[in-house]
Amino acid sequence: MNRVYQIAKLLTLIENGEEFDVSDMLMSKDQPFVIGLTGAPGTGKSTLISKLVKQLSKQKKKVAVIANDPTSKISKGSLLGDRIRMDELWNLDNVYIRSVPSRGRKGGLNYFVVEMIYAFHKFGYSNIFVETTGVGQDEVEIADIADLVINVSVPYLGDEIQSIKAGLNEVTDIYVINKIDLGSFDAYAKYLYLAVKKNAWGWDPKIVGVSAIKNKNVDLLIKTIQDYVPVYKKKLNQTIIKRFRFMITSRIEHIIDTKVEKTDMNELLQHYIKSKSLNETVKKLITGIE
Ligand SMILES: Nc1nc2c(ncn2[C@@H]2O[C@H](COP(=O)(O)OP(=O)(O)OP(=O)(O)O)[C@@H](O)[C@H]2O)c(=O)[nH]1
Ligand SMILES: [Mg+2]
Repeated sequence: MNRVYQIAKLLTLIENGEEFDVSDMLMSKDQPFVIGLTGAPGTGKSTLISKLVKQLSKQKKKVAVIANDPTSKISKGSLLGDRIRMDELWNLDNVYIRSVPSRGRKGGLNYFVVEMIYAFHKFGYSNIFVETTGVGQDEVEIADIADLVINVSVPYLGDEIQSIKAGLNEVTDIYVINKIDLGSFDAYAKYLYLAVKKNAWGWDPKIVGVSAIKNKNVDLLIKTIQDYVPVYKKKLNQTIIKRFRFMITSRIEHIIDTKVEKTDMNELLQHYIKSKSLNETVKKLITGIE
């Protein structure tokens, strides 16, 4: 079986909730470098990833992309969008792109994204981009699994506030202002600059203006990402704990969500009416015990 087929199969098993043992990799000094991209829908995350990956693959690096697709109605078109935006990557043999459903999970990430990251790492793809669905306000979760968080926004599209709200600025390492081909971004950069929070690891978050579509300043962004490498190495222990916590909590969520999906709610309601206790009802749901 060739390796591309093997990894595809492994990712499918993981996506279906099968166990994939990452314990050895989690404890190893050799860790994947995970770059998380978040930002409102349409800011150009996929287009930007495509340009970054193209450049990195020229340096003979094996690069993977995990694009989390929303299942929400708001941005239904994303699955196709992500694929089209990254179409120039499909024929590069050191690049692997995988779209995974986020199933409406709060943080816009699939339950098993950490296991997927390590699956890629196992196959030698150690630079991994994770694109979140870019909806909702819980995108800070990306910081629990990524070594580096890139927050992509566009001036004058009304998402300026989004890029600095909901604690996202607490976890952003690089602010990318995209679509600078559409006009000046100076005023917006100044505005962002005021919002930037100093990082506890001796890194001041950077602001980089780019035009993904015109490939402008993409190399500057790559240089900024590379400057960040010593910083992420300092906090590896903490990152591993965070990834472990993500695996645990999202597996619990998966178990509960699956139970809820399979439960006859009318029957459960009758149980609640009888027991008059939500705690008891939840216990019944989880254990099946009356
Ligand atoms: N003018 C201009 N348009 C861009 C640029 N980058 C992306 N776009 C366009 O913006 C639109 C959205 O780009 P995507 O890359 O799909 O954005 P996204 O953030 O991945 O969107 P979602 O996955 O839906 O959240 C597309 O029409 C792109 O062609 C840019 O630098 N300049
Ligand atoms: Mg996208």
